[in-house]
Amino acid sequence: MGLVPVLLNRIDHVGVAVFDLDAAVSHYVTTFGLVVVAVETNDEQGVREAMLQVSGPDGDGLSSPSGMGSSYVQLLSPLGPDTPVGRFLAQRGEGVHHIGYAVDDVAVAMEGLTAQGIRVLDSRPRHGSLGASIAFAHPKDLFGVLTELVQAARG
Ligand code: V0V
Ligand code: CO
Repeated sequence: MGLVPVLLNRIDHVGVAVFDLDAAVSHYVTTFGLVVVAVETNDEQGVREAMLQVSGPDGDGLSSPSGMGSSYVQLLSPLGPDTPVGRFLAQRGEGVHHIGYAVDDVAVAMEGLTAQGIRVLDSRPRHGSLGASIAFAHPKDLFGVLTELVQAARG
């Protein structure tokens, strides 16, 4: 039996690592006129992050299943130096940190990547922004790009 490709519906968000979250949010809002949909602290991921809506059919900032949701810029600042984003900033400075792709079912997508030999960094789905379920795949297995699977909250 052949391996079934993992289906990506769209780009949900691009994660950008920044030193000063509030300053970065202000700068993006002023520069691009983006709307801040949420600012959340995620202790498990070691980040404070803001979701700024770039596009979407519903305009209410809420993602919906089956590829119809919005896209976002996710600005991320670390809760401490010994966190993924803290280490990234120390090694590389500010910049694109990851790409988050919308999937219908994060657990199915995790299995699909694992079956193809791509290291999935999470043993089970984690809590992400806007109520999503998320999991990460290793950047070394995907041409240097940290890749996030995002299953939007039902809604
Ligand atoms: C590290 N490396 C990266 C990278 N972070 N390469 C590309 N993109 C990144 N973001 C490279 C690094 O330069 C090293 O390469 C190598 O990987 C090992 O790095 P390390 O210093 O050992 O860094 P660690 O210990 O942080 O491990 C890296 C991984 C880690 C990717 C395994 O950061 C991780 O588990 N990330 C997943 C969780 C996460 O990132 N959470 C924050 C976003 P060389 O120098 O050896 O070649 S939270 C989020 O997005 C949320 C909540 C949401 O969307 O809802
Ligand atoms: Co993310």
